[in-house]
Amino acid sequence: MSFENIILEMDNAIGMIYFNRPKALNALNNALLDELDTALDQVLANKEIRVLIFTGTGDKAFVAGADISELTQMDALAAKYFSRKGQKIFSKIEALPFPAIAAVNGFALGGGSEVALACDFIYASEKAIFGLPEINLGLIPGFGGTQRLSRVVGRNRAKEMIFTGSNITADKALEYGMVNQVCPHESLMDEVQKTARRIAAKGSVSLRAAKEAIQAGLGCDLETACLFENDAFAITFASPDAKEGTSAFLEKRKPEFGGN
Ligand code: CO8
Repeated sequence: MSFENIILEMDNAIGMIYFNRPKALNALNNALLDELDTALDQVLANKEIRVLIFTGTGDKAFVAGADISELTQMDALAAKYFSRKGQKIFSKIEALPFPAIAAVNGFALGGGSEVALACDFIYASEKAIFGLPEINLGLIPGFGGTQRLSRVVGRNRAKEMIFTGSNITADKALEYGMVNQVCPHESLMDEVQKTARRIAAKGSVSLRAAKEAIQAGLGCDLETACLFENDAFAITFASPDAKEGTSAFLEKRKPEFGGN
């Protein structure tokens, strides 16, 4: 399937999804969400992929939110369906069996911050702007933002951002722990690619197990969470990659992980 609202590239172990409606600052409409869902299925079907990167086309925006023109055409039921569709697709990103990185190259507002928060971590251009400004439209975040933002930056900071609808800079997002690294605008993609390549050189079984253990454990008490880790650890221990990694250490050579 060819896409009109996104671009999907898969090169060796690294997948790239570009939000591609630059004239509307890459705003998320129904068509884009449908394409994103299909693209995620295509990435999942490619067993070579170890890391997926999201970014926006154009020089201004990652994603400036849900498409406000399209929202105004919806009745309450259609809007509820649209919100649920976005929630499910963003949960699919969170549940990918390999890491997803958001390379935030500009405005990440509303649904833009929400999709970035569904990724495993965020690198931002120094020009990036984050925010959940839905309150200024008489709305609230509807793609998981009330839940993921508070889990990432803490209850009080999330409430302040969502109640005031004020945006924050990349540096403030770094201070809040929402962003892992702020990069000069021109070197954002190089920095993200560098990190992606480091991750892609690891074993796919251990990447998946680490992600699943962290994600599953976040919703539980520590003892239950440690049981998830224990199961995930046992799976990695029995994998060929564990044999290769430990043998390579003892033989003083670089490991070559086969994966899958
Ligand atoms: N939707 C549709 N079009 C948009 C959007 C958007 N979210 N953002 C920008 N655009 C369009 C503008 O209308 C404009 O189009 P045109 O050239 O045809 O007039 C073009 O993009 C360029 O935008 P601006 O001229 O406004 O550019 P500026 O540099 O002056 O401003 C801003 C950039 C600050 C990003 C500004 O465009 C803005 O405030 N955008 C809206 C941000 C926003 O409120 N986002 C939240 C949307 S709601 C949301 O995300 C809810 C998610 C959950 C939904 C649940 C389902 C019901």
